[in-house]
Amino acid sequence: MSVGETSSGGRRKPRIALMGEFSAGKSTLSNLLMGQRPLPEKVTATRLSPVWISYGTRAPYRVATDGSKEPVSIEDLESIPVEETRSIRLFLEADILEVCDLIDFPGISDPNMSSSVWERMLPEVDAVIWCTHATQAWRQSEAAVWEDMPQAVRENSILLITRFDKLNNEKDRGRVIKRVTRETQGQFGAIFPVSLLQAIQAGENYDLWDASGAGPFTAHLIDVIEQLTALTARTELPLYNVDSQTDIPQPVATPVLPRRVQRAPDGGRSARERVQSEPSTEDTVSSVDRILRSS
Ligand SMILES: Nc1nc2c(ncn2[C@@H]2O[C@H](COP(=O)(O)OP(=O)(O)OP(=O)(O)O)[C@@H](O)[C@H]2O)c(=O)[nH]1
Ligand SMILES: [Mg+2]
Repeated sequence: MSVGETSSGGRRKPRIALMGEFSAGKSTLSNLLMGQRPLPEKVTATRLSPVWISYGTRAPYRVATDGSKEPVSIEDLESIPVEETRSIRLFLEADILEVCDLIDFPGISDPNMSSSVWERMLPEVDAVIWCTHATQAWRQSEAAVWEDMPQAVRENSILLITRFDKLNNEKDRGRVIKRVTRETQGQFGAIFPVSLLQAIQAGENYDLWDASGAGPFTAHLIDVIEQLTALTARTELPLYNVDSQTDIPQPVATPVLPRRVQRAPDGGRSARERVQSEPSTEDTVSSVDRILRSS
């Protein structure tokens, strides 16, 4: 594995795939989470292989289906042969990428692209943020793909009902949430309605940010990343390849400490508590939180 694919400690970061139907908002979501737009505007209308985005400053490259790597130009992504490209690797210094990798998938039922273009990337992922259009939420095609997803991925995944601003009355909004919740029962860790458009327009206005649905969603996402970080620290295998979380080795037991160091005399945190809480996830949370607030 190359340096760019691992975190600074050599451990890989959780990989979160952004999946869903054509135009559901996957790329808009990745821009929102990163607080920047890495690809030129015109590219968003172009069919691309999965775009795997990691923290760093390395130059972009493509990984071909035979595993070979080749530099690519951001300005000329359209020229990349989709069927022969396993992934496009991009590196950016966005705060969220300090704690996870994002993989922006193409739409799942594009008639002009074979599904193998994205299916072959699935074994690399730990979790998914699935974007479903509010106006045609949770189609049969989406349910069919999700049915084959391993449970370990599903339980760490989030279903986003995107373009929620397109539903213009309370009754419709309630109805969609209710139906989607019923039809996906037990298949996602959480479901959130969101208007990515309103989230982007919210800027620094926290009330608008919360009202767009992005507030509650991103607060939950921070928890998910934290949980994934703990899981992926214990297995090199992406969660797609494990049958369930119970197959992942348990955390290494904290050595039994002599009784005298277990409780600090001043009633503060004991040595044992400190040991158990390491490595600290506080930095992780604050850095994601910062970007999410400044998005
Ligand atoms: N009104 C509204 N428009 C949105 C929302 N989210 C995304 N869009 C718009 O929908 C269009 C498609 O969004 P993308 O983010 O490119 O969708 P995608 O899922 O990446 O699409 P493909 O990669 O082509 O499958 C863009 O014009 C977005 O601005 C939303 O919540 N509300
Ligand atoms: Mg896209």
